[in-house]
Amino acid sequence: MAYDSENIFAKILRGDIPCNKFFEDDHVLAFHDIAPQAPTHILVIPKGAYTSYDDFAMNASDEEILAFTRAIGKIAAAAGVVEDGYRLISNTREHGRQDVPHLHVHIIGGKKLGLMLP
Ligand code: IU
Repeated sequence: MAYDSENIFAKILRGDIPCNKFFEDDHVLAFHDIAPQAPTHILVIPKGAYTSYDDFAMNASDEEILAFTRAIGKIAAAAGVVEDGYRLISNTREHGRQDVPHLHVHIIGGKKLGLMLP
């Protein structure tokens, strides 16, 4: 799938539209989901133009992958969900019901979540 540079997260990364930022470094941006599904609902995105985790894993540099992977754990800790637990989700393409075609990992927690069934 070709990357669509007009997707909403690309616009957030360019600063064309605002977000409620939680964390940012050279490789990663994290912000609160606009429609939170739980008390904590943060989206973590790489700054590079990757549509999905498979795209990222195959095409990103080791530095980007390390930074993104580390950031997810650090952000979960900073959000205060580590002790009680949380869920990481990355919906991917049509069957995974991905709405925004820029890789994002949802960090969801702050309450006991429902069972996740297909
Ligand atoms: P999905 O996994 O692609 O379905 O997740 C997209 C998420 O992006 C979803 O939870 C939306 O609420 C969220 N979102 C957002 O935080 N800000 C926006 O401007 C838009 C969507 I559009």
